Amino acid sequence: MPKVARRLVVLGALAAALALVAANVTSAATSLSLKASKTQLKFNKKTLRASHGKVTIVMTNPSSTKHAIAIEGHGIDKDGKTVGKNKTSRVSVTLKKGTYTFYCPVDGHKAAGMKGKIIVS
Ligand SMILES: [Cu+2]
Repeated sequence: MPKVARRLVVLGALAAALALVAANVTSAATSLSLKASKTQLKFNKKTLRASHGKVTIVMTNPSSTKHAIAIEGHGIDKDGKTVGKNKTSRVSVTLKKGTYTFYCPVDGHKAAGMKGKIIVS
């Protein structure tokens, strides 16, 4: 193969590899927003939906009660930081297809109703 042709083959392979990387990056990350209630032990949503891959839940807390966001299910159990008024708590996990639970890990809050489900497809 002439040198120029070989270079073109190498460039083509590189471009294909980069395109694959770019596709993975764009399809992988889902960011979901959630808000705690200002006055009750509740979130503003009961159900969240995401595509499988990396999922981040960002929870804002407008209440003077401290809250956090956590995800559990299928062997995963990860808690975000517990935060006070007007701060955000976030948690990032890699999820497969299935149904998971999001909740507030502060004592008693999940049992009081600070929970919902994430449907991952
Ligand atoms: Cu809470």
